[in-house]
Amino acid sequence: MTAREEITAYIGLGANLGDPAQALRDALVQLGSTPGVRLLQASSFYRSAPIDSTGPDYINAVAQIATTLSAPDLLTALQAIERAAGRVRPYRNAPRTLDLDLLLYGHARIASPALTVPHPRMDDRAFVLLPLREVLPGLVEDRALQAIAGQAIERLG
Ligand code: PH2
Ligand code: MG
Ligand code: MG
Repeated sequence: MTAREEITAYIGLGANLGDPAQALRDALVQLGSTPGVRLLQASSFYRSAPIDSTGPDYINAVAQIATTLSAPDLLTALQAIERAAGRVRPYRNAPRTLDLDLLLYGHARIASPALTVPHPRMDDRAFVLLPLREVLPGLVEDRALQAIAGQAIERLG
């Protein structure tokens, strides 16, 4: 299924195994060359310790895209890029070579077994909100930023 018009969507990128920064750079290139996806903007990269997870520090970023893909088709495309980066899923929140999360898809609210949009935990996580506000100024309210102010995170540029 293909959406008729372009929808603006936001993708959270994360990795903490292998060479995470390179994995994010490669993923941005692959995202931009996916049929039906145009990469509009990428945030800075951020480093933080795993939250509810283990292993090395994560590198995170957020991409703003315009897409003619439906949300389920976009999710399928994201999962293909994760698999190409060697992603395996041994258990929930396991360390990973690449994680691509659909954060926002236009103004859509989606609650299906496969996909929840907006991403249910995005408001709790500095590693999502700080890069997101770079590419979507105005969405992230000061109140939301205060709530995550205690989370240690380093902007890498
Ligand atoms: N992703 C998780 C769990 N914990 N912690 C950080 N710092 N960054 C992540 O991307 C991350 C996490 C599950 O997707
Ligand atoms: Mg995730
Ligand atoms: Mg994920």
